[in-house]
Amino acid sequence: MMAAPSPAEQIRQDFAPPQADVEEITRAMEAFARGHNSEGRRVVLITSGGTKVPLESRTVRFLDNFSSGHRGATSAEYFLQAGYAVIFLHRHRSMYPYSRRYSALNWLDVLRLLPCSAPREHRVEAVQSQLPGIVRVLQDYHGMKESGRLLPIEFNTLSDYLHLLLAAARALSPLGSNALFYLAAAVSDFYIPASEMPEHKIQSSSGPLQITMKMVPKMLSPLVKEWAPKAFVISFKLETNPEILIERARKALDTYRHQVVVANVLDTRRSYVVVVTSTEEEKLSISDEEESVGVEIEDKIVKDLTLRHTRFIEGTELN
Ligand code: 9Z3
Repeated sequence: MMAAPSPAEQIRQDFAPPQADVEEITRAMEAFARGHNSEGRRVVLITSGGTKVPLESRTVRFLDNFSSGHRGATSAEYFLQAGYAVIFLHRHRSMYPYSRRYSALNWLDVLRLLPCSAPREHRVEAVQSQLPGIVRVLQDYHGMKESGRLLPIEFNTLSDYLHLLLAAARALSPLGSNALFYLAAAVSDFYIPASEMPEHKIQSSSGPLQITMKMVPKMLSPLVKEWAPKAFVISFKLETNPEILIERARKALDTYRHQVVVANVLDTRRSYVVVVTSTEEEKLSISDEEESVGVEIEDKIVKDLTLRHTRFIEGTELN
């Protein structure tokens, strides 16, 4: 009997080849990680947003999911605030640190034309009252850019995501326990292998559609065992039924043997999570009062996890 392919082999066999610039991106991640590490800074890889799974190779249709990238983008800001360098592996057009606060705005409603002294010329001005907190956000955003501590990397499809996660893991591996993985992206569990995907648009004239999808290889397993075995690894567990949440999070910890699972339920994910480790269950929540003054759950999540990361580096956090 043939041995099952490793996840890395399965990615090579079943998915579209990596995007053309994957080598260049890998080098950028390696240089970023090495540079910050040599200055004594910890580096976190944040994955963020949903994934698209194509149904045809000349893709007209795809399967998608709900994730907006809010968790990842917001957490990136708090990790930057905590002094980390951040590789932000996010889905194209999902929420982005800092600008996320204004992602629902129509910019044309925020800008106003002002006449100039020269005839038929205009200046453009932003209506500040429509941009709550903009001064602070601009200060933080430009401060972060000058510090060079954010490396944004985009993916489009599930295939891009898998190739880039593998590359990122290899770039961070030399950092040992100073590397943190914060896997908040909602990654599809199912896909159609490249060899089984129709090339052209599926015809509706052929009647109702039946498709069989394969299980996406679980990347956590090789990440923890082979790609970055000394790193501090945090995955997220999402459920819609709160009754099975903790049991599922524990199952993931038992299976992959990483450090932390942050468990959340779809409807309450902005105000309640449980940080699950092999020995603890720490409930984090946002009260109505905190919410009314703009406290975000990601602030609490990142504070909790950076503390655990410190203890892990010092060898006092149980694995
Ligand atoms: C999460 O659970 C994230 O917290 C959310 C954030 C995706 C719910 P938004 O992007 O939502 O702010 O709108 N991420 C991981 C979800 C996931 O697919 N986890 C897998 C699972 O539950 C394990 S890797 O099986």
